[in-house]
Amino acid sequence: MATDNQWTPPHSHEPNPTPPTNDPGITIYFQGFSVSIHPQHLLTLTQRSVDDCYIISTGHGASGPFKFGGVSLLDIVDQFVARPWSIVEILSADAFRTRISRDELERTGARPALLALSKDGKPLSRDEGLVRLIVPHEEGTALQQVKWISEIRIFE
Ligand SMILES: Nc1nc2c(c(=O)[nH]1)N[C@H]1C(S)=C(S)[C@@H](COP(=O)(O)O)O[C@H]1N2
Ligand SMILES: [Mo]
Repeated sequence: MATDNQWTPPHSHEPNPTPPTNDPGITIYFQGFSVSIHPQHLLTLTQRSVDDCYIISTGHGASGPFKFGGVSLLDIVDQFVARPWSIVEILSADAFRTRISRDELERTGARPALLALSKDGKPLSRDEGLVRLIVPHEEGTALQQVKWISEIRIFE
């Protein structure tokens, strides 16, 4: 499936191996509103899982398959924003970033993009990226598999 990842940084840097901060909190922004959430809160929401996920690094080969568990990104945004929206941006504390359209998320069906909290049934550690964006249909470069999410920005 094609991804709307033109906004994502080009694949020119080495992936950052260490978390930039210890704080796994995420702030969600839409227009003038914001709310901060914690992984503990995400665990109280409906959990989804997607197996056969690979992290494909052009420089270092692929890792996987992994089974990631967590909350659907589409569910989270729809819960926060009652109005129509079209784009969601995911930014990390180390200034990595990607963006995905609502249309693309709606097409993912049984393999939804996740705010991942677990890998192979074990809680994701901060070093592993907690909370990590997993986009199962992005199988080319891992550029959308954003570790250490710090902000989610939603646009109409
Ligand atoms: N926050 C953040 N996420 C990131 C990166 C990064 O540098 N920072 N690198 C990306 C790239 S280029 C790759 S290949 C994978 C590496 O994932 P891994 O550390 O689980 O192997 O993470 C992706 N997500
Ligand atoms: Mo990469």
